[in-house]
Amino acid sequence: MKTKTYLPSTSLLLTALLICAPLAAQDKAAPTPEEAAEFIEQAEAALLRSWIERERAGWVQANFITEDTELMAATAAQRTIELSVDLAGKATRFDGLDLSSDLERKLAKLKLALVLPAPRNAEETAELARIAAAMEGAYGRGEHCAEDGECRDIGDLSRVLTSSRDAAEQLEAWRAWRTIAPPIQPDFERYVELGNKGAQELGFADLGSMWRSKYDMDPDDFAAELDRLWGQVRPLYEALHCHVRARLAETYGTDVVDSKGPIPAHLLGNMWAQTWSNVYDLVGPVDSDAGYDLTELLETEGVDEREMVRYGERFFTSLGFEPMPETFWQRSLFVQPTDHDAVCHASAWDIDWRDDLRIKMCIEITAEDFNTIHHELGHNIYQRAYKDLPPLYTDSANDGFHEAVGDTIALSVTPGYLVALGLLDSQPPASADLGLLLRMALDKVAFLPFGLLVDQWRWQVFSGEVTPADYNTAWWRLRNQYQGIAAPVERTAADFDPGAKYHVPANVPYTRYFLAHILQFQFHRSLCDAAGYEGPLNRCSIYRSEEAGKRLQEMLEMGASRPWPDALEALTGQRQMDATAILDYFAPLAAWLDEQNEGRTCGW
Ligand code: X8Z
Ligand code: ZN
Repeated sequence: MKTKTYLPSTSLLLTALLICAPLAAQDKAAPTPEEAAEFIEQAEAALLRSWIERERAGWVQANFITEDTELMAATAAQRTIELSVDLAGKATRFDGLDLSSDLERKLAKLKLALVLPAPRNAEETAELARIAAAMEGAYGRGEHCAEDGECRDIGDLSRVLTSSRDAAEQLEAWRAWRTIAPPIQPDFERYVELGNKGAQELGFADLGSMWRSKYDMDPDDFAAELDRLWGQVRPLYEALHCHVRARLAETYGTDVVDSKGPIPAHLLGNMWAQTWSNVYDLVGPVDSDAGYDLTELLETEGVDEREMVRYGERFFTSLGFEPMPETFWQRSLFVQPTDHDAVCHASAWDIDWRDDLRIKMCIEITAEDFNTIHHELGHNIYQRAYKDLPPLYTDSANDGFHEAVGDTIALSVTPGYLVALGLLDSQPPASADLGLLLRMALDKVAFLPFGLLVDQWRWQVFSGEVTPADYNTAWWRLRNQYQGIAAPVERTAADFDPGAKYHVPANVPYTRYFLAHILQFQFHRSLCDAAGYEGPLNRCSIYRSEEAGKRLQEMLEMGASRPWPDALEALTGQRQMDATAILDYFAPLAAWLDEQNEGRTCGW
């Protein structure tokens, strides 16, 4: 086994001494660049140990939710928070010193290492860690029990939204899931207070501002960058919205779907109306059907959960990546446990920063989960590519990159690829492209405003612009503004609808997914180029292209060692995130949507 070059040889005791030495004692002498280098080396070693402990405890909690595992995970998280906050404070000692750009970068990363900083106070840190674990646990255990005693979890209720075409039945499932959230709100309020206090002690205006500071640019410029990207794609979203609303109004009647207003949130085939491909059958072009349904192909083939993951793995090996380690197959969770609670929301893990990669996912045999498997494996492949970098660089270029890699691969799940696998007999003709593009747009374009608004809401909450009494009103205001979606029944301040979306109680920033939806098309366009492909982007699959694999690997192994524009340039030759790739991809669909929408009133 290769040894990590960055692991310092200093003993554990020395590490503890350096890190625990009171600030005053260290402050006596003016700091030197050598001390800064040594500090970082020691800090990285301590952080790595603490991250590994946190991941192990977090894994057990997420796989087996009980009071005990929740507390054990909270304790491990608390240790990481305390260590990071302490180190971030000590790092300020080197502010203003003339350091190498590498040391500067690591010190900056150290100050931003936490997603959830806590105040410098043991009780409050413990409280925050406990609350964070409890909120995720509450979401993971979430279920709605009817009067007859029948209980349904997120999987059961989502299946109703996916497959039912009865608006009343869908509404009932939509409401049922949202009953899990109000009990989480008191914890969430306290989390906002403590997280903000922690961020402020680290010098940020609030936790939202800290989250926005992680993009190698001024946080306000980053917010403006999001607006710019949204401006690029918004006309396409509005055209899609217009067409989908018109067809849903035909299906459900204008008393259910107002043909000039926002679309009711329960009719789009997804619990959060964030992706819409499950209603493709209702909105697809009559004369240009996509020609096949991947869910049906997988069912017909009798593929099981493990084989679904094998398909994903084989895509990556076809690009030249190593297969997943044996332990991945032994330790991952692929099937929802029936005898205990687990967090079913899909995730990818790298437990030991070496080879202990895993995914945790309650897989269903559907096209949606086929994509999600590629998404998760993308995380694992990234983690493995950067594992030999110094710990503070063991991350993606920015968090949108991490979310984009697996999705980029899933864009290569084309008809041609399915034929190569033997899942599909023959490729649908070019005339099926509008259907294929529309189905893809129902996932990728429909997602964009949702990807933006979750953190627009949280940023307003963290800044205090939105107070607890207005949490829910502000949520629906943004849902209306960005997505043109409305609650199907009256919601009040007693509801906590943002809490019914995993990433809110689980404290996972969400802007990353908006970025990923822009970046994955940029990556796809460049990798198709590298593979020597010519033709419409939606028919390009980089399957078996070692050239594309090499280009991807070059970016992945940079980890977070360079500002993200450098990583983007390595793969695409561009230094800006750019929505022209997603617009190129969907250009034929945009023209078709404009024809369809002629004579319709669009907007809401
Ligand atoms: O949370 C996820 C992944 C894990 S990072 C399954 N996604 C977002 C979501 O489900 O809301 C992927 C797309 C958006
Ligand atoms: Zn992800």
